[in-house]
Amino acid sequence: MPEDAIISWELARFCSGLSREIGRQIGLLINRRGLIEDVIVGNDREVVLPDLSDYRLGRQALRGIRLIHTHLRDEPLSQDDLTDLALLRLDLIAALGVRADGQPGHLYAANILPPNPAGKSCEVWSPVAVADCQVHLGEFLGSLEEELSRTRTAHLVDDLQEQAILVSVSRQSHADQEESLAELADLARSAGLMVLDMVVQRPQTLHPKYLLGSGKLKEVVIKALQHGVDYLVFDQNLSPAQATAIAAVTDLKVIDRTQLILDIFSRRAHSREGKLQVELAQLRYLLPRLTGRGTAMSRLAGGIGGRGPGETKLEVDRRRVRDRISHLEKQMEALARTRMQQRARRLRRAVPIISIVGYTNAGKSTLLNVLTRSRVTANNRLFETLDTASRRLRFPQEREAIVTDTVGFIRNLPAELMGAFRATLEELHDADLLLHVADLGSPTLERQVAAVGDILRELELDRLPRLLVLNKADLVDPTQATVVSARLGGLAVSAVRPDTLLPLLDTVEKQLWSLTQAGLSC
Ligand SMILES: Nc1nc2c(ncn2[C@@H]2O[C@H](COP(=O)(O)OP(=O)(O)OP(=O)(O)O)[C@@H](O)[C@H]2O)c(=O)[nH]1
Ligand SMILES: [Mg+2]
Repeated sequence: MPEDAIISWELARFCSGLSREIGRQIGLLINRRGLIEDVIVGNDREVVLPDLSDYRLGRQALRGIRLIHTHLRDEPLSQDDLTDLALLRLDLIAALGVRADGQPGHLYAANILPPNPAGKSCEVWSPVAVADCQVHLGEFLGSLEEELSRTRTAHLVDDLQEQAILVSVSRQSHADQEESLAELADLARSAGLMVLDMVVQRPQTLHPKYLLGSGKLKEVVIKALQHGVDYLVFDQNLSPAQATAIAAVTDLKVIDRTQLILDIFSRRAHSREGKLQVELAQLRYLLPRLTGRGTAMSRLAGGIGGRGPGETKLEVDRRRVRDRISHLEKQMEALARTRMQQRARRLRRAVPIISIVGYTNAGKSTLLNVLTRSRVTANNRLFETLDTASRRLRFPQEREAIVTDTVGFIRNLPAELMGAFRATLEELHDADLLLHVADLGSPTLERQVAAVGDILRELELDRLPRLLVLNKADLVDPTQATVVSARLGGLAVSAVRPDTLLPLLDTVEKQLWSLTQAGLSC
């Protein structure tokens, strides 16, 4: 028998004899050097594997350890064995059949397969007598690992770009679920993730532990591992208990919708205030999730690309997080005071204020730029703008107004963000007119308009005069633009065609000067 056999004859004989004697399965975790890392004693049907997080996978295709365990009735690998093989990325899994006389029977082995058209996750070997098992394991694993890495990198468009599988588990209508998932895909791309696949489940009842059924979860994780995916992104928000339970099943990074949005915000925050607000929101989200095991939690704590909130990336503990939250809250209070003074000064000047609000990516910054001939960053990514920018807009007859751009809204805006951005959003109360910009070209225009309406109501901004501006009219046909704007009571414009803005400017001027005159006189 070769030196690097799956298991030596002597060891096989010892394990099967002992297994028969105690009537329990015995499992061995063996590393690439052939050393036994762990011995597990199970019951007569299964062995329960210990936490393998010490054997980190990293970017490796295989974990570097194999599991050999006895089967008391000389029978093949079970479905659970094969799931463990794929989930844990074991080098190999083998069942050692034990004969009635305690001698080793057959060896049933299986290994992981690279992605293949048949969608098979593993290869089950034909059973052989232990004594006849002729395999040079070192060589075999070397070439398997090479093949696995090759097929993995073939999927990477850009080696630096991390990949994600999106998961949606919901009992909403089919259309709502698809729509929300499409938005999640945009969010994922805005966070720099490459979306490799989307998994949709519509169960009769939601699985309380993992949100989706455990079988389906394992299937998704196996697929992710097979394709070298780094992230599972859930469209639904996971409760702290669900996040911990899922993190216990897999080494993959698991994030939900809120975390994804928080991550995008943390990428886009530039100003001191913006950074403070995002870190505060991230920590508030993290705090109730800091109850589980160290490793699982540190993975949840890290943002995409390992960027977590501030310095508290690893081994975050609740006390440190709480201290940091109160420190940030104090800083925010100081900033809020400065803001109040600035607001007071601006109000004294009595220049009317127009605030642009609307769904993310509707074209708010682009509109501000064309209206005021400025250069605020506009980009086809969600949540491009986080910091408010104010610019001067000149009308004929020496009239002036200040136009402010704001952070975009999204449906189900995380409560943590609403809280953290309250100071920024507070400023909207000073507006004399809200320009609600919506994207006419979006298939979900009406829902976006409604979502913005809800958020404005929640912020008690619905008492302010508001004008609905249906932007990107150039993307739809003119009749549709007319019909939709009549139905929603909006003004169709295109920020990329300045001539379409004249009616808007006219309406704004009329509204402002009649309204502010009334406002100023009282
Ligand atoms: N075709 C067309 N594209 C537009 C128009 N207005 C804006 N865009 C594009 O839409 C994308 C989003 O524009 P932004 O101005 O960044 O949108 P925003 O509302 O400020 O987005 P956030 O700051 O992310 O909330 C950019 O790629 C713009 O070039 C328009 O009238 N027509
Ligand atoms: Mg913007």
